[in-house]
Amino acid sequence: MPVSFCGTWDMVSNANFEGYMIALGIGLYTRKIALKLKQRKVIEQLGDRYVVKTLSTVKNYTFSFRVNEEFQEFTKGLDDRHCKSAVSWEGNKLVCVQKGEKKNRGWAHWIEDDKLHLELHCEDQVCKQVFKRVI
Ligand code: VL7
Repeated sequence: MPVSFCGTWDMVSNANFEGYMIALGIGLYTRKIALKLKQRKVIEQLGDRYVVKTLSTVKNYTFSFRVNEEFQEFTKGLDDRHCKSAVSWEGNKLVCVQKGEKKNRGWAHWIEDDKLHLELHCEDQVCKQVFKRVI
């Protein structure tokens, strides 16, 4: 049984977020602002349903899913694309495949050393984020 991801987590590192945003086609001005933001994750689990909130002072992005159940994702306020997304467990990693216009798009969450890790990938770019628990 994997460690629970539930709770509030604050960003401590954000490697190659710039490359990931470029791969998504985010413009220069938005990237400059986005790079300065300290993102917060708030993760709730209700039975087999997860709610993941990515919060910042400028933009918030919330989505929810059931493990192993495909859903329509609209990345509202981010790159504003529609994806057919699906999240599944691969060992102790929660892995999402985001099928859509962008090749090789997805992410993985896992817990390591009491930190929440997130790897975001799109095309040939990988962004690696780490969050520490705040509550
Ligand atoms: C989302 C990626 C960048 C526009 C603002 C950046 C503000 C705060 O998607 C994410 O996490 C997954 C897994 O937890 C949930 O899908 C992280 C990072 C933003 C796209 C586009 C930059 C503008 C980010 C919402």
